Amino acid sequence: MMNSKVIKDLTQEPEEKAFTYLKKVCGFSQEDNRVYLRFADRTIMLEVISANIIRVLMSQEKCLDLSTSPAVVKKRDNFQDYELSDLGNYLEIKTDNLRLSINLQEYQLKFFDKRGHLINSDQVGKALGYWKDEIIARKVLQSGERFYGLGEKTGFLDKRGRKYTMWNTDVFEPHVESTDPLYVSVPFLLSLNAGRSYGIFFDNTYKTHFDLGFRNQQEYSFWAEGGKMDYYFIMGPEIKEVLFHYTELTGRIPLPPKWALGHHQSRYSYYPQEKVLDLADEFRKRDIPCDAIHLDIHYLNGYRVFTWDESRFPQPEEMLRILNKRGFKVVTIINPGVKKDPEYNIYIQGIKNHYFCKYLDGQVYVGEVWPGDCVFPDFTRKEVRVWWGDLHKQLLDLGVKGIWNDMNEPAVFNENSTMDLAVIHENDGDWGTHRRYHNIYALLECQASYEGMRRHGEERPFILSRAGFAGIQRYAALWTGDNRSFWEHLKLTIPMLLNMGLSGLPFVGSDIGGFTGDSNGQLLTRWYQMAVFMPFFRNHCSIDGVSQEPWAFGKEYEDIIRNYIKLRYRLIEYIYNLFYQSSRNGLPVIRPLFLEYPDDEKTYNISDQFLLGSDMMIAPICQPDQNKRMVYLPAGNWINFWDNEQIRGNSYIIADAPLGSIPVYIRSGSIIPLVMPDKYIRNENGYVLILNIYLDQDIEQGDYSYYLDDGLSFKYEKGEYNLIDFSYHWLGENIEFIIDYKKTGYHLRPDYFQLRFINLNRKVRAVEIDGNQIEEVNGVLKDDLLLKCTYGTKKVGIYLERGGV
Ligand code: MIG
Repeated sequence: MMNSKVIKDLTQEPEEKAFTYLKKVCGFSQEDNRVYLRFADRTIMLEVISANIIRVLMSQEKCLDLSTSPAVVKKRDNFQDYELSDLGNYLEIKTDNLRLSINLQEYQLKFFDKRGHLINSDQVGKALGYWKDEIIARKVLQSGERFYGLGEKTGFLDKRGRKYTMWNTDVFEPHVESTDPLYVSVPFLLSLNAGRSYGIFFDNTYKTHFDLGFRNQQEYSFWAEGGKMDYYFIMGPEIKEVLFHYTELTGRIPLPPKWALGHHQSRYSYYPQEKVLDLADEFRKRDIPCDAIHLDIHYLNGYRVFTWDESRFPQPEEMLRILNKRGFKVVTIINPGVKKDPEYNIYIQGIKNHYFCKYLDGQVYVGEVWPGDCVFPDFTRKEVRVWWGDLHKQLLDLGVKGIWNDMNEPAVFNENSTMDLAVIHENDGDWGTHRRYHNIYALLECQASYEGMRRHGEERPFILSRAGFAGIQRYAALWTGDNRSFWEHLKLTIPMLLNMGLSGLPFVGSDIGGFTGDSNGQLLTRWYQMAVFMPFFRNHCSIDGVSQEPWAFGKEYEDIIRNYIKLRYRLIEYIYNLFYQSSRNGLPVIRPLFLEYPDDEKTYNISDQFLLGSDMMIAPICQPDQNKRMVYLPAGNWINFWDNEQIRGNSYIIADAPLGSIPVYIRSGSIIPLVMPDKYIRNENGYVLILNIYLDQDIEQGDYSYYLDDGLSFKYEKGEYNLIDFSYHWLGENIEFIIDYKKTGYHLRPDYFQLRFINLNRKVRAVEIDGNQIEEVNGVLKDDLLLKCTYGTKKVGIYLERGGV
């Protein structure tokens, strides 16, 4: 492959550079929420963004440029709730949640939480430095400190002791631990130490670097080869607080269309159109749920974006009509490179209107991609984003439901794998080279697609992107690019996606079965079993690999895979609700164990288990012929999802996992909603919401808040949604189950609730639903109690006999 070269990082190590470090503060002043520190030839601005966020900005030269990258969305709202005190040799900034001490004799920042714990400290004497165009920040690395986040990185969960570069790169070679950088750059670092956490967001779009104790075990640093030293310190100390505030700064995921959480099938490439229709039929015939089919580059006419190959797809509209009727949504691939072809209308429009990236002398940049010579829209310009966004209208009008933005690092078939760094982006007046804007090219492209789809359609846009920067969660889901059909890559997916989640990107997945290379039945089965519990759920395969549709390797595997895909659909309400929560609090959909158990240091580097939300623990099988594996269960009781067996936590167990089974455990005391699996996701009346209530003798109460809307439109913004709170508590020997209809703005609702009280282990004397005793449940019960109650029920009382059965 020609696009396979990893960019050689020719930048020198910071140790080899003569950085000048800020020393004595010559004077300071205060203006609204900003404190200015003057040095001999630089100025620092400390901006109090909120009670948890302080921005640290150093001027490049004499003047301060306050602008942010497009990653930042939080409005400048002139936060006033802070105090500045002059303590002689120190200044102190105090908010409700942090205290910042500023050393005026020798510049150094120290951040304390509100209880007075030192959370983070600069290296005194070399806290901030500059040399030519480069800038660097150095901080004390505490013993026991761990690092996470940083977007899409290979390797284990904890990044301490490693170094990373942010430079969006198309990497075709196998992704191994030393492969860095990859497609997505998120210069956000999350620190955890003995349960206390903070974050640092380095808002710099140039190539940036993080050294997390690689060269020096007492120090970590981050630097950039250009732009500003501009970072946000984000105080927890609770880890969830950090993520909440980081996503307040860079935005949260909007609610996706619900179907996008279903099963996607893709391959490079399905064509002609009969084959696509046959594929769809095959899913229905084999009773395997599927919501989306992806069309890769062969649907295009000579790889020209926004066209159709008329011999392969003579009637796209008709094909899309049939597919939509059968419940399939089609996602079409789009690349940013526009074929240089004077008879191609998009090229003509772009040239006429000067929409493509140029050199300073006005010459349009040309680079080779799939169509041959290509030109590249300058997405840093609003006018270009509007033009590009409008091009999506024709696809939407035909019936396309989603857009897959590939090759948007941007990838170019040349030595550097991307555009010439001397190419200019106009950025609405703030011109800069590709060196400056490279990392946000995909972010702005996806913004264009998202806004275009929003302008020209009623439905929530679904966009899948390969590259991205901080903030990409506002527009697109991400997949991890060209992985391989390797067991190692199945395993690699877990920490990679977990860290993406901790970087504000909840909607992520890897190609199920592996992209390049030949998959096999066992690998595909194990991959599906894991991916069922991951946010983005797509099987995708390269042009030259063997087929890997769910049925590709015979009935034994197909039967297992079918069950698991159905499980995905049984869990769809639970998963959709996690996206809803993420859209409000920025927490990831899949979570490393430490996010829920931050005081348990045993969880700090667990890279082969994860939680779906807070209540489901998944322990994938990552090796061939492995039928058992070790699982760590944190404190509390856990319930085996398959047989409801109770297991005491704070323990390592050996879990059974024959090929048909993946170890899954439920946090005891929780409530998990399930539905019957359908062929595809549709919102219809008459469904049953099943609530699995995992009772625990040690847990007094539990609750679950259920959100429901049409899963497709923006009407929820106008109040068309339902919010139902379920809760139970023990009242002496009895259980009271309460249903609170907090919001009922949406007409659709479950017909009835099926309540399944698991591990009740008691005889039931009586059951009352809204005060009426029901008859059929009197008498002896086994472990579980199953009750049906209609929508509208408010209270269920369960009266138990004393003692166990
Ligand atoms: O250079 O469109 O990662 O998912 O199938 C290959 C063809 C271009 C790379 C994507 C892959 C996609 C492929 N693309």
